[in-house]
Amino acid sequence: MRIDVVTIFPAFLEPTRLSLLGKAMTGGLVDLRVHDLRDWAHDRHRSVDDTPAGGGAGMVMRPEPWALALASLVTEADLERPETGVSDRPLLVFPTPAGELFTQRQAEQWARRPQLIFACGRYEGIDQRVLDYARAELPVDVAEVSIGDYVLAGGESATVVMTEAVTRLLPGVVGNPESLTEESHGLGSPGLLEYPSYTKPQDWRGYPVPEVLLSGHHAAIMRWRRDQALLRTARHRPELIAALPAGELDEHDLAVLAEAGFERSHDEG
Ligand code: JBE
Repeated sequence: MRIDVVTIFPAFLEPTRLSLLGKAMTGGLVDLRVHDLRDWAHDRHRSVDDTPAGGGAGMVMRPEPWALALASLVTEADLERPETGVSDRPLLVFPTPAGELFTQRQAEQWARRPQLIFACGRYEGIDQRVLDYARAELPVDVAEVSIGDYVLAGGESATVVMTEAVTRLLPGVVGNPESLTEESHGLGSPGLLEYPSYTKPQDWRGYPVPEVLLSGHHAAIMRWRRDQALLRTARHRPELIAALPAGELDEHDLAVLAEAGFERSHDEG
């Protein structure tokens, strides 16, 4: 997979050269290229921003350097793959707090693309006409995406997050493919948060590993882990419990939740 990042702070992307992603890159699975937007700012001061139309605080990134950068980074664009209907076009991503929420679902879809291009805005964002132009004139799909409901100083750290989420899903990047199939959507059982993990020693400073995990009783261990996942989810993310599809919770699940004070009268999904 080819990943291009355009930013006025190329050094911000250095963390992507580490660990898993770094291995994927040296192994040739990921071709990550970071570009300085100012390389496409051709005025005398190589300026990338200007005051907002209509007034207001802050600065807005000028459209022309962005258009030049993005057009030059779009590689050969294939159209739809007929067998799957999955788009084979590059995906142009604008990280912005005003975007749709990035999820594991997106990460899985994006991992099938030949190229991702991240356009990292700073200041109060990028002139909206850059997106209009890209949608109308570049052979790419365009996404405005947020990694969460908080305001960052720019799209760079969000790009690091999304890049990591996508590249670890590429075939050959994670050594043990089971660690991917088991996690479903980054969560434990489908729709639930992950259960807690333990390792040796069995007794650490007086804190024991839960006995059931040492029992060798596979079914009991699976049951305990599901109980823990249910309780964690109810405590930390009650909206995920409410969103579980009908039939996902059996009598035992409901009893576990009820005993902990989380009532869900009937499993109606
Ligand atoms: O999540 N994001 O992609 C952002 C980008 C820029 C600023 N804040 C964000 N949350």
